[in-house]
Amino acid sequence: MSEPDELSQRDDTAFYDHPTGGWGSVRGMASILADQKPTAGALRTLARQNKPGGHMCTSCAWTKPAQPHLFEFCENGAKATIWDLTRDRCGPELFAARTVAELRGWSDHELEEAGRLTHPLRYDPDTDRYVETTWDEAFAGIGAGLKALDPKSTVFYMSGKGSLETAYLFALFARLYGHNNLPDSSNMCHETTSVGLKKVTGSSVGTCILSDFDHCDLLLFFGQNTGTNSPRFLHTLQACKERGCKIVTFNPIRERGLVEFANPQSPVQMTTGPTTTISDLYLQVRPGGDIAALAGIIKRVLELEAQRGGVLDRGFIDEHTHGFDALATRLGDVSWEEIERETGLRRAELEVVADLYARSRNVIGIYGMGLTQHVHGSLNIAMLVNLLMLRGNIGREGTGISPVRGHSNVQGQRTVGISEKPELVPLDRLAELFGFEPPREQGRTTVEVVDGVLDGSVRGFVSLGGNFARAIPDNARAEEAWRGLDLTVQIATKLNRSHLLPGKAAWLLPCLVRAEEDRQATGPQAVTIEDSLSHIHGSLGKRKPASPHLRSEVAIVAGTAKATLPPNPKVKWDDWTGDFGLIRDLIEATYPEEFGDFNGRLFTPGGFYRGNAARDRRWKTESGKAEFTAPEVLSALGKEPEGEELTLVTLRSNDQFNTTIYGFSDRLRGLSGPRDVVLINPEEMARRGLSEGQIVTVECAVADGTDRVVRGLKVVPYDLPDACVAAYYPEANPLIPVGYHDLLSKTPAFKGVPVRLRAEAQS
Ligand SMILES: Nc1nc2c(c(=O)[nH]1)N[C@H]1C(S)=C(S)[C@@H](COP(=O)(O)OP(=O)(O)OC[C@H]3O[C@@H](n4cnc5c(=O)[nH]c(N)nc54)[C@H](O)[C@@H]3O)O[C@H]1N2
Ligand SMILES: Nc1nc2c(c(=O)[nH]1)N[C@H]1C(S)=C(S)[C@@H](COP(=O)(O)OP(=O)(O)OC[C@H]3O[C@@H](n4cnc5c(=O)[nH]c(N)nc54)[C@H](O)[C@@H]3O)O[C@H]1N2
Ligand SMILES: [Mo]
Repeated sequence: MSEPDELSQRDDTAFYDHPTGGWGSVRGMASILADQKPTAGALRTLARQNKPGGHMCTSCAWTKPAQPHLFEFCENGAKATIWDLTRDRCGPELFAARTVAELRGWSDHELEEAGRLTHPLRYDPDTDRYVETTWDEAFAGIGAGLKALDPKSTVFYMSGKGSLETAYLFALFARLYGHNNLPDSSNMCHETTSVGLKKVTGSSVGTCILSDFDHCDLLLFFGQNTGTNSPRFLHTLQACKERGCKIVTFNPIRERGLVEFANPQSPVQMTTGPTTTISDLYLQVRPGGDIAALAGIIKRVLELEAQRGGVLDRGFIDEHTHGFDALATRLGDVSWEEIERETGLRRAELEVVADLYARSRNVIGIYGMGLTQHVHGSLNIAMLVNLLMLRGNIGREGTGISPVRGHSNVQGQRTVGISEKPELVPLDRLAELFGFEPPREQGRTTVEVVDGVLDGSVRGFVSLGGNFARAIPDNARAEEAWRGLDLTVQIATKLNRSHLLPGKAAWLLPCLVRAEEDRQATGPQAVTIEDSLSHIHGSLGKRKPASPHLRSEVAIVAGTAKATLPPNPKVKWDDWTGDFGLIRDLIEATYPEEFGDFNGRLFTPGGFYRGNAARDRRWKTESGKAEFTAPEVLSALGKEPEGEELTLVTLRSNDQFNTTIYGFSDRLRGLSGPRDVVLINPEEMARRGLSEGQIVTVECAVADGTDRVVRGLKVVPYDLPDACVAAYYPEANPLIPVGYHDLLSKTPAFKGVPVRLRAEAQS
C-alpha cells in the first residue's frame, strides 16, 4: 500500500511540515496565555478540565475518557478555557463610550477580545447604545415583549455549548409559550447526520463508543480536521496506529493532524520523536467528490465478491438491510471515467482502499463537515453507510459510523428537546408532566429562520449563546433585516456581531461560563453534557465568576420564562433554578430509557452511555431494516462549476472556534496573517493569470437573482485540487446563498459553492 510520502505533496505552496501537537501546540498555547493574561487560578482550572468532578471543556465534543491523561486538554481546549477566563472585561463603560454603529466597525477578534460581559444591558435606540439595566427590569421587559408577540413569529435559537439542564428548560419554555421554532447550531452542522443518518440507520447519532477504537483494523476518515477541531481524538488515533490499525483519509486539503502527530504530553515524542504517522493513505478528493469515491470503492468490493466470494457479509445484508440489489444495479451503470472525473482520484487509488476494506475485519467510518455541508450531504452519509454495511461494519464491536460533532453539547441539546422537529420530541410525555397542550406543527430550521428574518415573518429572536447572525449563510444580506425585528434577546459570555444588530427592543444578558461556580439556593450546582460518542458527563465549575452580576444560563432561562408565562403549579422555575438535580429528574422522567438514575450516575468516570438502537442492530427506520441507498447523483455539489467557475470550500483556521477568532495563525496549514485570503493551487492560478498576493473579488455563481460578493481577498497559492478555492468562515459567508443547502436536512452547503474570481484594479 502507498505510503503518504509517495503521494503527491506540493512543495511550491505554504505547507506546515511539522507534526501536529508537538512544540508548535505548546507555542500556540503560550501565545494565548500571553494575550489573555490568565490568573494562576485559571491555570489550576485547566488541570481539572475534562476530569471526573472537574468541568467539561467547552471546545469540541470529543469524548472524555474514564482514565484521563495528566492534562486531559489540548491546545485548542486550553485556548477556549483561557479565552473564557480572561481578565479583560466588557462592562457598561465600554458601551457608554461607543454607539452600537461604532462597535459594528470592530472585527470579530476585537469584539470578543474586549473581554467578558459583566452586566445585563438594554439597548437604547435613541442613543444607539447598550445601557446598564437590572435583571428584574430585563426579565420584565422581555416577558412583556414576548407576550405582545405571536409565539409562532418568534425563534429560540441555541448554540451548542449550553448544558442539558439549560437545553431542557429552554425547549420547555418554547413549547409552553407556544412554538417549536427551536433551531440550534446543529442546523448548520450535523443536521445532515440527524436526518440523513437517521433515515438509513434509524439512529440520529453515531454508533461507536470509545472502546470500538481498541478493536478496529481500518479507519476511513472523510472531511474532518482532527488536528484543529478535535485534537484530543489524536490520542485515540495514535493508539490505533500503534496497534497496527490502518487509516485512510479523504480530504481536499492535506490537513497536518491527519498526516502526522507528536504527542505534546509524551516527553519522549516531544524531545526525540519519533512522531506517529496518522494516515497510511491520504486522498485529496475534489470537494463534493465523496459520493463518487465511495461509489468506486463499493464497485470494486462488489467485483471482488463476484471474483472470489466471501467478501460481503451476506448474513447481515439478508437479515438486517433493505435495498442492496438496487444499489448493486445502480453502481453497475456507473463508469470509472465518471468516478475519476468526479473525485479527481485515480481508479487504482480507490481500488487500493477497496482491497484494504475487503481485508479488514473491523472498520469504522468517521466524518465531519466535509460530508455534511453539501447539497447532497445526506447522500454522502448514506454512501458511507452503504460501504460499511457490505461487510456488516455496523453494530459490532470495533466497527461503526462515527460523526465527529462540533460544539461540546450540541448532540445533547437535541437529545433533550431542542428541536424544530416535533416528531423527535416526546410531546405527549411533556403534556402529561406539565399539564399543557404542546404545539405540534413543524418549527423553523436555521435556514427557514434566515428566510423569516428576510421576509419579516420572524418578529422575535431569543439566542442562548452563539453568534447566529454571523454564522449563517447569506449573513451580509440578512444584516439590515435584523434591525427590523421587534425583539432580540442575546444571552452571551462575550460581545459579538449578532449583538450589534439589535431589534427595536433588545437585551444583552451576560452568563457564567462552564468553568465558573454556579451557586444557587441549595449550593453549587453541577451541569451535564453529552459528547460525540453519546456519553453523559457531569461538569462542576469552581472558578469565581467574572462579575458578581452574572447569572447562569439556567437562571436566565427560568427568569425569562417566569416573566413570560402564566403561573402553572406543575412548572416550578424557582425550585428548578435552586436545585439542578430537580431538572435532571425531569429529564429522566421525560427520557427514562436514556437517563435512568441520572443523578446517581452524574459523575461516572468516562460518562454514562445513553445507548443507541442501531448499535444493537435495531433499526428504527420506516422499513424496520437498515437502508442501502442507490445514489441518484455522483457529485455532492448542488452546481458543478462551469467555465471559469470554481468550487468554494469554507474553512476554520487553527486559531478560531467558529466565529470566535482567537488570533491569526493557521499554524497547521503553514498560514498566518490576515484572514482575508483565497487559497488556490498554482496551476489554477496560472490558468487564470492570477499572481500570488493579488487582490480579487469573489462572486457567487448561483443564479437566483441576488448578487453576492466578497471583495479584497488576497490570492495565496495552496495545495488544493483543481477547480476549487478555499476561504475562511465566517468572512466568506456572504457568498453562500441561504437556499443552497442539503436537500434533506437543510444544512447549508458551506463546503461546495460555485464562485468566480475577478481581479481587482490595483490602487
Ligand atoms: N478549534 C476548533 N475546534 C472546533 C471548532 C472550531 O471552529 N475550532 N468548531 C467546532 C464545530 S461547531 C464543529 S461542527 C467541528 C467542525 O470540525 P470539522 O468537521 O473538522 O469541520 P471543518 O473544519 O469545517 O472542515 C472539515 C474538513 O473537511 C474538508 N473538506 C471540505 N470539503 C470536503 C469534501 O467535499 N470532502 C471531504 N472529504 N472533505 C472536505 C476540509 O478540508 C476540512 O479539513 O469542530 C468543532 N471544534
Ligand atoms: N461558511 C461557514 N459557515 C459556518 C460553518 C462553516 O463550516 N462554514 N460552520 C457552521 C457550524 S458547524 C456551526 S456549529 C455554526 C456556529 O454557530 P454558533 O454556535 O451560533 O456560533 P459560535 O461562533 O460558536 O458562537 C460564539 C459566541 O457564543 C457565545 N458564547 C460562548 N460561550 C458561551 C456560553 O458558555 N454561553 C453562552 N450563552 N454563550 C456563549 C459568545 O458570545 C461567542 O461570541 O456556524 C456555522 N457556519
Ligand atoms: Mo458545528
